[in-house]
Amino acid sequence: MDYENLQTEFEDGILVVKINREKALNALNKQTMLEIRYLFEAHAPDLDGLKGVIVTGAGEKAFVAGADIKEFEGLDRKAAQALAKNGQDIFFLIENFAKPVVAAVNGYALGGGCELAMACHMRVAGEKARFGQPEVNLGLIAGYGGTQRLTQLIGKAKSMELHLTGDMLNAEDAYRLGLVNYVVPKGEEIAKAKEIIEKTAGKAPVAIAKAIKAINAHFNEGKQAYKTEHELFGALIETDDFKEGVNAFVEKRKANFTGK
Ligand code: DAK
Repeated sequence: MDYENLQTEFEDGILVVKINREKALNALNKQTMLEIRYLFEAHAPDLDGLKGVIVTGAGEKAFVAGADIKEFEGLDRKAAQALAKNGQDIFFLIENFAKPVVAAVNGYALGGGCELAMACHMRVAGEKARFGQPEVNLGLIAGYGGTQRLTQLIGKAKSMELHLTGDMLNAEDAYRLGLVNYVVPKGEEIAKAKEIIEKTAGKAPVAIAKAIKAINAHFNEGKQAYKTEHELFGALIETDDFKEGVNAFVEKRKANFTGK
């Protein structure tokens, strides 16, 4: 596949994948999601000598600022549920990938971007990185596993707070809460992620794959909750508040929600 929105570089056994839509702060549109699916399903597993994968964002400002809000309009409940389930499935591919996947979070990781980072096995944050699930600002909830993975990583109280207020966490707070493994100076995210992957590369590959599988198995009971998430997400797509939330974003104004 020729990538439109991903830039890849395979060197010394490490595949670096850059989400490359800088003008939209690397927002995940349909094409980008398709390409991420292909990368984890077909491209990366075929690479000889692969030690691990690093996911990062193009430019100075953002890792990924969410799903592409400008593509949300005109969806009905069924289509939205299907799209959210599709996104969840793509992020399961990352979570269950047999080699270490590390997110190098170089800026905003919001909504779908925070969900992408959380689907990776580990996260390195640049000191300017920001994390959040601001879907409530759009009359939505997270649809790509964020209600589950944020709760798994930082616990129910803080996960509730972030999902209900839409507030962002800075890198230090994300580290303190266990959302990220390391905070590094801006520009050093990829180098640190490479260092982690190199450490794992000296270990037994089958044991690495089984460790990933065993750790993920702990959360399998929660799988039903992912279904709940995409069903609720689909229901919200048909509300007036969702339409108002998206219009307000596009028109760069504050949303006026009515609860309908
Ligand atoms: N989608 C599309 N465009 C985006 C975007 C996004 N998520 N985030 C930013 N952009 C665009 C902006 O519209 C702007 O474009 P132009 O106006 O230049 O054309 C450009 O990127 C630069 O953004 P700003 O001008 O806003 O830059 P600032 O530095 O002022 O602000 C910011 C940076 C990250 C604080 C701000 O851009 C922001 O608040 N962005 C939105 C964050 C957000 O709410 N993310 C989405 C969370 S909701 C779905 C499944 C899942 C989801 C949705 C649907 N389906 C199955 C249908 C998940 C939803 C989410 O991820």
